[in-house]
Amino acid sequence: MTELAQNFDEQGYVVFDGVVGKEALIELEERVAELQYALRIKDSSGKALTQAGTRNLLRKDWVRALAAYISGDLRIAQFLPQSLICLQCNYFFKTVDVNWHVALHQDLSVPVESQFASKGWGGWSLKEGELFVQPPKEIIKELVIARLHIENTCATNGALEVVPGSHKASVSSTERVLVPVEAGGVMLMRPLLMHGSRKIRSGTRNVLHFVFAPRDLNIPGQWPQGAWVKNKA
Ligand SMILES: O=C(O)CCC(=O)C(=O)O
Repeated sequence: MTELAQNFDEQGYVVFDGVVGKEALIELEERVAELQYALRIKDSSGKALTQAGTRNLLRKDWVRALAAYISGDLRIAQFLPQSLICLQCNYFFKTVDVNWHVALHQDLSVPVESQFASKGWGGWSLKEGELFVQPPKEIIKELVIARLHIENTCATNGALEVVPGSHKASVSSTERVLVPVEAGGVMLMRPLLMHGSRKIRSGTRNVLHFVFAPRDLNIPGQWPQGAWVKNKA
């Protein structure tokens, strides 16, 4: 096992710089600006509000292309299953005006196509019209999250804080570590890693958060039809 692989295994996360280059980032900034515009909603008094993100971006071709691009980066590919499916892409943004604190938590839900009854699967919910369920931990342990950062992210603009090793049940420490990521960089993490983020004090923070799984993972139901599947003809 390489040192990096050992880190990922033990700490539950690893960061790669320069996954998306400068020119592609400029294009992404434009895409993200469009998303922000699309997410603008009005409250009952007509005042513009902005949601803190959305969870179903895989409907967009450019997002599917990005899932392919990120998972094709050889540094990242070594941490992903060969037979790959991307279940979900979330967009999370923070600005000084649209600001939110995320308490430490684990990501326990996955999207599925339709409801089923199976031991160990529960906590059904609908998010933005899509069905989510909490699978047994053995399933969640197989998933990998890739978080692509559009701008440099540090302590003042909402970098994630994690509890290293907390994806493994045996961890005793609760000490948080800040995970800064450069623009165009990707943080890979296990969904069971305890993570959260603070409100930002300056600037903005835009993150595209992809959830990858092994395509051949044996689940009692079906992954969402809109999932991205690697090498699908
Ligand atoms: O992007 C963040 O700061 C945390 C978002 C997150 O992990 C979540 O909503 O599950």
